[in-house]
Amino acid sequence: MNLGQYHLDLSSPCIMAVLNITPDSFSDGGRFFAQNGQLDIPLVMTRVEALLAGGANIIDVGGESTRPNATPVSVSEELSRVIPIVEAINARFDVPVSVDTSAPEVIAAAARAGAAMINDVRALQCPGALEAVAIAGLPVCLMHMSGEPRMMQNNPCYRDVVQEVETFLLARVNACVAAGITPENILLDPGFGFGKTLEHNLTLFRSLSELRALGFPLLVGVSRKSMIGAILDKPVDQRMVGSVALAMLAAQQGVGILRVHDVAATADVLKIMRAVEERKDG
Ligand code: 7PJ
Repeated sequence: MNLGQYHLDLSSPCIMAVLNITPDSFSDGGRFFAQNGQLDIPLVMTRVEALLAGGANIIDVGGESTRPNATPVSVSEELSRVIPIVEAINARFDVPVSVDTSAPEVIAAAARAGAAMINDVRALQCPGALEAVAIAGLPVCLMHMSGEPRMMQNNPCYRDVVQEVETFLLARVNACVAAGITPENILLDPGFGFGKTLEHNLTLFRSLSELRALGFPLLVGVSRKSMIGAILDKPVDQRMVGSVALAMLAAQQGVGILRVHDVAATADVLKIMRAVEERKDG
């Protein structure tokens, strides 16, 4: 898949590193903000350097927290968090930058700032978002979410979760194509934890190969999420092993991009998997 000037071979999973530029994200909120509320760009660049050293193939920059009960941010606030970071990464490092956003203004500004991909948890449903991505000509990840972050975990309910997620994602693919986005630029994501119970998440996880059969590369984000907490009964700072285990199981089902916090640990697991696969006949 082409991401701007970069080419990524998704036949073996790539690592997308999470870079939250938010004061309130559940796992790393606030770490890049000085006491006066100013964004500390050099500190962010130090983090990016560490993510690249760990083996990140894409950096996913997000300025809106989408955790359950998160408060919405204004477009101007999101722009002021995200755009300087996209510019700074592009100036210093040779890595594709993805921008995690739903706002058409942020999509357009990110494209101008050199972003290589758009990652939208609302699957381009905000007015103007489809058109913004079509004009930018960038790849886009369409994620399934039931409801909005503030309410999504209040009694999520499906008749057939896999069927409903597939139907939703295919409808969004059709909307993208109608807006002029090329199918080669589309990735799909079932949206683990976004309006889903543990059972819904596990059912979807077991169906990743089926989703893959829709013909689009898959992106999966399970890193440190509450489904791991629920299985292991562990707080967010003790979910790395669980996250890496799920990353490996996702990789075995043909996922193209793994969106993770623990980059180096995930890279180790992928290296082990590739070594076993390459040598199994030899
Ligand atoms: C996801 C995401 C995900 C995609 C977040 C978190 C919450 N984008 N953004 N997929 N999750 N595509 O990192 O736990 O699962 S924010």
